[in-house]
Amino acid sequence: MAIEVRREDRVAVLTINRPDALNALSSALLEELRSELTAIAQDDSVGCLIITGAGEKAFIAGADIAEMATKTPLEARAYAELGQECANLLETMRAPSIAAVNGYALGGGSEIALACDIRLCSENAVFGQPEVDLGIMPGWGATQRLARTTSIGFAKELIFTGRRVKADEALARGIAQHVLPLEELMPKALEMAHAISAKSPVAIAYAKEATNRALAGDLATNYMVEADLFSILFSTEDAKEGLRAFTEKRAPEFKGR
Ligand code: DAK
Repeated sequence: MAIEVRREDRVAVLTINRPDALNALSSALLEELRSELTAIAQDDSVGCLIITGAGEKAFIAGADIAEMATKTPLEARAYAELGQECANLLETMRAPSIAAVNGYALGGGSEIALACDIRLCSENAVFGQPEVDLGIMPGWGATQRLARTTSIGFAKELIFTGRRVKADEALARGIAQHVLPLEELMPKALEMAHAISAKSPVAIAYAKEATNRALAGDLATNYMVEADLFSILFSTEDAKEGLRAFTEKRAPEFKGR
């Protein structure tokens, strides 16, 4: 198996394990990723997911270039859909996802990181969309997610030039939320993931659903959805428990219902 999933209480840590090819995503690897993400999305005991790459050099160096070179247009379409499905699963699953970007996040690797809710990166991280250097274009969502995460002009610059961006610039542009020395990356990701997992999963899921709308749809509808989700939370035991625990000056015990 080229993908490893381990659990630490309510945190799942998924590692892309193909370091010899800098964790480049072959079709077989992507299919495995889709199946693991589907299982995680259906598992209510997962409160937060961390995705990272094996080794100290790469998160994911992109789609597998050697394999892509052999694809017919129909196979390329299926490959694009598979990658998009993985990205959509990350974006829509109830549990938040954190990309722990431990090196190169190029092409499809950058796109998988962008589909995660939060990106932490190591000082040696490099982001970029170098597809145009190969005569192709991004196919797993960067044309939308990079523009929405940064700005449309910056996204076009990276997509049109293939320029690679180091950790500090990624931080300044809002691609990464924190930059850390490599050895501190996973401890920080785990600390954040455990903190998120300790909250009410219903509140987190609804907060994610509402926040995902921030860059899509119209503002009036999005405020209405926010109000609806907010009010639905008042039917949960977790909201009653959280509000009561505050007034009773004790830590809440959330049950996910
Ligand atoms: N695919 C396959 N193998 C890769 C790879 C990749 N993306 N990246 C690296 N490798 C392999 C190298 O071939 C090498 O293998 P061996 O020669 O040892 O067998 C090994 O990993 C180590 O790489 P290097 O020797 O090159 O290591 P360096 O430190 O010198 O350089 C690098 C690291 C990351 C700068 C360099 O490897 C590099 O530039 N890699 C390519 C990065 C890249 O261009 N990534 C974007 C790929 S395009 C779509 C679907 C998907 C996509 C687009 C459209 N549709 C169907 C519409 C997505 C596209 C992409 O992701």
